[in-house]
Amino acid sequence: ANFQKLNIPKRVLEILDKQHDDLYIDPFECDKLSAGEGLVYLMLFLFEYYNLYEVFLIKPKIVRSYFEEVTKGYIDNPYHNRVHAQDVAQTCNFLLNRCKFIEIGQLDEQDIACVLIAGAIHDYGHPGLTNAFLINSKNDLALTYNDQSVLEMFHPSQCFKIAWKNQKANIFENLPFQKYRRIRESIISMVLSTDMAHHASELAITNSRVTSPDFEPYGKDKQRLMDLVVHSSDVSNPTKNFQIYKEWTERVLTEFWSQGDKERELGLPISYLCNRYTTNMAEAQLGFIDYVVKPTFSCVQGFLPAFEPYFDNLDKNKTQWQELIGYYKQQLASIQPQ
Ligand code: 8BR
Ligand code: ZN
Ligand code: ZN
Repeated sequence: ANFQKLNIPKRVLEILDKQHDDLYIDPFECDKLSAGEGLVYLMLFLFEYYNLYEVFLIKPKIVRSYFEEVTKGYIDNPYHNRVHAQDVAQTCNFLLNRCKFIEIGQLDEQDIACVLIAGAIHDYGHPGLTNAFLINSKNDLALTYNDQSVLEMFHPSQCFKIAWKNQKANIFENLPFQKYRRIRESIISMVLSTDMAHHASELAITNSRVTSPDFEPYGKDKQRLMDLVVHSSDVSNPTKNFQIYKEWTERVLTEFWSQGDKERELGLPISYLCNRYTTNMAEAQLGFIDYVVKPTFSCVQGFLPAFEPYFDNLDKNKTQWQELIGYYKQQLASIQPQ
């Protein structure tokens, strides 16, 4: 691989060289050093690292233009922004490489490309409002997608459109038709799997597949595991260092609380976690870890045993939040609405 030709800023390239598959790479730092192009540099680096140009029969220039377009489409929300996209793509790469999903699932270059692209595009154009809000407020997106996985339908739809609408950014242009169809189906499946409405039912099925005697991570179960790799990366904040995890948490709740303010104003039901006057951030995270993140990563660990040393971070981070419950209780007591 020749990373020099990619024109990645020196300090960013140093980080990617050392930490591209490290769970603890700092996405905020990468974004700062990249003048907002962190997602572009990450994807260029990984296309070179895995030689994914050969799958698509394209030049790095096209990859750069495509992910520049993708980056531009991410809105500057507190949480659902380009840095979150980069974080999820990086975490996918941690599971692919460091946790050996590539070996265990016998992933070829096409599969690797699909997982990384799905991670990069999975929240494209996110308006900083949840599906529930879009549905309740009769938003145009909810009307378009009939209230079904509204955002998760919207994100890949837009990302395929930006390819076909910009010839110089069309990473799919040279793919043979059948290969294009398989790639498209796989990416869409992974992005749809990030809808939390599917979390419990899909996880139950995946758990039963992982423990079944005819489990085939490299065969009939591969796409299902790829789906879980993207979904688990999406909820992976609590597996990281507390400092970075806490930053993400403050951001996701800032976004939820401004949604709650809108709901109050419009007379809509205030969504779960969206009431700034009643939501204790620390308690909410304890619930999120116990009911969502632990079950998700237990399943991941079931087919990627290399994840095991990182699983302890969940309990370490729970201890940190437990120590902060009182602090957030006081905060809530001091900001009652008039
Ligand atoms: P999305 O990225 O598609 O929104 O999915 C993640 C969901 O998990 C959030 O919408 C939110 O409901 C929940 N969540 C909570 Br609670 N805390 C979170 C955190 N610290 N990081 C990410 N998601 C979180
Ligand atoms: Zn999402
Ligand atoms: Zn996301």
